Amino acid sequence: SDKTVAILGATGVVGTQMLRCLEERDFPVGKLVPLASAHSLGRTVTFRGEEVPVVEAAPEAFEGVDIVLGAAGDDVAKVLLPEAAARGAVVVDNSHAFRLDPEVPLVIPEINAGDIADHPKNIIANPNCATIIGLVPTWPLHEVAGVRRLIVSTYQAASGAGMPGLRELEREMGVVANGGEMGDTAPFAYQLAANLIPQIGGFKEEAYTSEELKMQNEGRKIMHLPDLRVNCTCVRVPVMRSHSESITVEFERPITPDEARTALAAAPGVKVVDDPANLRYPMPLETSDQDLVYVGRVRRDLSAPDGVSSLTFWCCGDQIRKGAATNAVQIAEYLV
Ligand code: 11C
Repeated sequence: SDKTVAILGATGVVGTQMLRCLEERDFPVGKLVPLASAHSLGRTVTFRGEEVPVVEAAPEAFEGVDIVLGAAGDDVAKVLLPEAAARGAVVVDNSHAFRLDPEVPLVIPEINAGDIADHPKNIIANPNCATIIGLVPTWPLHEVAGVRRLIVSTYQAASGAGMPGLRELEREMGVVANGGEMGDTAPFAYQLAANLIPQIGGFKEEAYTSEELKMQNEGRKIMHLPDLRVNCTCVRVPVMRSHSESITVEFERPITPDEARTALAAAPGVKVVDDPANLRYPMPLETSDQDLVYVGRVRRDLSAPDGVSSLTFWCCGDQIRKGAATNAVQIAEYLV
């Protein structure tokens, strides 16, 4: 039967994409409740051709709601989503707030959909975008050969910093092309256009950033591999909305590049684009605004010590869709 669905942060870049995903996937929405902070009051969101007024995000707004899709920041999520859960809603939250709580499943449906059923706090967490895009293609290789260690470098799009990130990169590209004052570069610490910024999130233990540690900590939980070794470097790049990643995987057992491509071609959520002779490989421009993670450049790791099985690949996926909104709506589909 049709559900009352609330989106917390309905006017942001992820919330807006959630609306499109609910429409595209024909999710059984009886009533939509778009929630946003007070400064968005008076605005509407478009859903199935109708303008729906934005409601202020407050605990009472969750009365009668069946499913909440959380697309707000950690601070808002921590305060408001337990209020929704206490009122009987099941929450699928895209923030970092609950991801590592042992009573909250953290789910990429292609990998651990089985974890969704047990959600004692009525909250299910959506992983970080870079985690989702890197692990969707890593998982089918794990099933063949057993993953022991990941060495990851990410190339993360401006959209990871939300609508302000997209607007800022557009503005900066205009300044780079046409001249003028660069001025304040918020939400980025430095100019991003014609540049790379090797910091996403704050610095934590051992001089790794919070974003880099998410790949390790979320990866271990999602893959049920508590000892998984992960070394990650996260870089913001002047790309609009697809994240890209270079990943070297060390395996328990032998696996050839051809075996890897065969497993990837059969895996849900993955598209293999790996034809170097014809200069075909994934790129963030062509993976934007669609739901698959594209994988290519699959090759042997020439640096692997003797007897160590290791491959390297490259993948790209839309950060706003599979990295956030689509993954959350996929989880919600398991709830109905
Ligand atoms: C980025 N991945 O690209 C971040 C944004 O934990 O959900 C999302 C942060 C998170 O900036």
